[in-house]
Amino acid sequence: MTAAPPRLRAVVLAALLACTVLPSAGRAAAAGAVRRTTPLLADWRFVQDDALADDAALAASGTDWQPVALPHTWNARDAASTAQTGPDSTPYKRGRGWYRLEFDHAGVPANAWLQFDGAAIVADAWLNGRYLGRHRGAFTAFRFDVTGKLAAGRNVLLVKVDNSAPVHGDDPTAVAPLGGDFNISGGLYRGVALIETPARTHLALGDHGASGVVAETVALRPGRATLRVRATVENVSDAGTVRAALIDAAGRTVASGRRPVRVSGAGAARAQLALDVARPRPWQGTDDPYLYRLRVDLLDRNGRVIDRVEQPFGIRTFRFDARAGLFLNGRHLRLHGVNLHQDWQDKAWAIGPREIDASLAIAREMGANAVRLAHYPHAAHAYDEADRLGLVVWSELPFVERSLTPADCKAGAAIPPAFLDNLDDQLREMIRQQVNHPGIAMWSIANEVAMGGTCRGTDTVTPVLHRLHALAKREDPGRPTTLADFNEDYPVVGPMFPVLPTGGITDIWAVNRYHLWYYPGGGDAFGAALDRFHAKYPAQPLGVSEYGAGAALTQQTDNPLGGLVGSMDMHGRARTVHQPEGYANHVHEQVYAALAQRDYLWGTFVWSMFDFGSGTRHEGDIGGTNTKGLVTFDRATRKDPFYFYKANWSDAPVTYITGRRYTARAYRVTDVRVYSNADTVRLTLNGRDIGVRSAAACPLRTCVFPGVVLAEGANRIEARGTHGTHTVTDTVAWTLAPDNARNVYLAAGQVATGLVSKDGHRYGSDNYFVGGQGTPLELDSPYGTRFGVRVANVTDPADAALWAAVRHGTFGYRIPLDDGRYRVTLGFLDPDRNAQPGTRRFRVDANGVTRIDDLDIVAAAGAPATALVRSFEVDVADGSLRLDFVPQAGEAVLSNLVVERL
Ligand code: GCB
Repeated sequence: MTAAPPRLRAVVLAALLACTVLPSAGRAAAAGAVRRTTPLLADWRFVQDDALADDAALAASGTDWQPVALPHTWNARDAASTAQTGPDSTPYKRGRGWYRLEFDHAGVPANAWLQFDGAAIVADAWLNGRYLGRHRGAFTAFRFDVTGKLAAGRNVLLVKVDNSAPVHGDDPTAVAPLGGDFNISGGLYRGVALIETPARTHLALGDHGASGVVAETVALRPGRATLRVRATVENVSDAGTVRAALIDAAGRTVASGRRPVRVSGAGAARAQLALDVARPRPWQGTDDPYLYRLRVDLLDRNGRVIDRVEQPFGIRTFRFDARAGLFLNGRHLRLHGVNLHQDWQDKAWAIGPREIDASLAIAREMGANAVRLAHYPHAAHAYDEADRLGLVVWSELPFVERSLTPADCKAGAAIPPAFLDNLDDQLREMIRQQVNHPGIAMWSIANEVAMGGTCRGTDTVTPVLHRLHALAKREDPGRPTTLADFNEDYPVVGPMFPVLPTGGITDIWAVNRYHLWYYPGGGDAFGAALDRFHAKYPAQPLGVSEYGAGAALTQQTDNPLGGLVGSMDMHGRARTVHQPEGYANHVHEQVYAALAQRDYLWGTFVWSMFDFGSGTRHEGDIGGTNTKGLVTFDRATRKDPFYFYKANWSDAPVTYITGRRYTARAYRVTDVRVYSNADTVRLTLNGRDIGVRSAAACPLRTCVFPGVVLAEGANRIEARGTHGTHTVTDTVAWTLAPDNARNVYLAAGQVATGLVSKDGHRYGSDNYFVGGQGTPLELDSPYGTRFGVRVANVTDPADAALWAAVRHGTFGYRIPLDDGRYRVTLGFLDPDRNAQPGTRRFRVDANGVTRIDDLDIVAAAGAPATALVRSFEVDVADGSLRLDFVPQAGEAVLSNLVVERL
């Protein structure tokens, strides 16, 4: 897209500031400027009205409509608020909005275009009552030629925008994407501008919203680079010249050239020229994101400049190698990437450069050198800013999840041709609008389309992927295509998501895999899968486009392995709403360890940099939100795993104690984890030395201090990282109540800590266990319950929560305690609704001595799901209580455990 030169921008800004009453395109005009771009952002009138007919809207004065400024969406609150309460909440408003702007223009321009930077999803526009046209697609810019329609004096611009959810492929809004785990904000959520040039002949404005200039590095050798610049000129009625100049950061022209444009009637003509650059300074990612400016002028036969496009330009080459990864200008570069959606809490999609800059700055702070701008084209400014920061960009077509609507699939319909055309259009627009960005390394043609990839047994996706790949190669032969796969080779995902291989179609490939979250197995399973893909497609460079875990700031854990975590499993079944922050740490540590070892990967992208709006979700501690962000939706809080990556990726000194939000501790003895890239990390507790770790003892910058014994009352834990001559300290303040300093209260099978019983005891999550499995029995998820067992004879809700999960199997506990005498109280219930006396029997040993033998819970309690309590006293002599639950028939099972000092 065309950026106004800085001088012009200043003039336009000054004009805008001057015109608070009525925007005046005429007043924004700078005398002698070649191309004038006047933002039309203020003084719009808006109404949300699904029933308003076009004629009535055209006749309306809009005076009773709401005054708004762009960017604007009608979903700023309902689709982007964490107060959404999930499936039961009112879904965010999808429908039609009308925008009306009156503005003055001085004189009748020779050439005028209206540019829309983005309108979601379908937009129709009228100027002074004359229909300009329709654009289908929420994410790309588009323009209408208003030459001859723009009046001298008062003008009225009317825009209808529709973000209805399509039911059928021939609905007006049946444009990509047809699915996706994100909200589609409606409205004019980016800018609108009027572009004018002094002659009817101009650098192309009518080519899919593109700038009319395509520039690329065709050769980069030491000391020399060759660029190819192609300009498209529209309405060529006379001889002219295209002149291109490459200008360095100091303002010096370092290469230039010119080419005549041939007369071609009213159509478009092209001029191509080469620029040779001596001693080029390449764009070297975040190491040196050096940008030139490329200025392309259009001159008339008298040598007068009649149009100008000026853009930042980076000289660079990318090369992907299936075995060795990515090379930028011949230098190996492993992409440390993050995924980003374009929304922001309480603003949804109506964001501007300030929000974009803030988001990308946080990614850079963490040390990311790449961003996947998911799952659609973002605002032009995002690509500009990424170039400026040196971020490598994965740019993506919004072909997400499905190729036809579920209703059409049910009816047995084939993909509507209009939908395929729309995919083509959006791909062309994306590539032509973004083509000159040095940061963009790949065009992604799809995300997880295998999810809705078969309709009534027919593969509706693979042919479309081939088609889009071919189109992308025609549009931009030099850039690789990619896609984000979801389930190749994962039969475990079952009938809900039939397996559709997507490897081997695009130039490079990447996979979304959520091990330890939706997918079975941890880092090892993920690593093994990657190795299989690498072997199966040896010529296709492989990356990881998504992995991650949800994290709720108010949910904490004593042991991430204590029980189930997550939202839904791969069979669509609810698991739990618990998403302790410490579990996310565990996922990132485990999974990243597997990724970091694999040198053939060209890059990996965390899902995701920020929490984002997804109206169908309710998980963790908030509604309407996908909680997998490393930073919260409002960008205010960096979650623990943010610092794991910062310690691994950034050059800035990092020493960070995890679990800082878990302040009221349940257990006296705990491991302390510190993310640090220091040479050494020293830990102290209330000023007392706990120990020192050298960097070598901290794999993946994770230093663990096991078994730290907290004091009763206040605990000030300090980690001091020595980074060369520099010291970084981090402190956390944890408290341990006297009750918890003396006793152990443990909720078996629970992963989230902090349940408080009716009589005020604070229970920790399952911890100190060996073996067995933690499983929730009754889920407080609005999606429903999995086991549906409710404890029969405990009525107080606080106490009932202590019976909502079990540890089961063959298992034990190794509980660190001071020597002395204790009472052990064990809570049992049989979670099997159909259990009969005799089906489950087990014994409990304490320090090797059997204390409960042949326990038959159903027989003793009288029914399944009925609480049964047993206790005994025990002496601890060697700093540890050993409890073993040994099956005699079926599995042993435990609901809660209390150890009280006598
Ligand atoms: C995915 C999707 C992404 C979702 C994410 C999740 O694989 O590509 O759009 O948001 O998983 O969090 O489930």
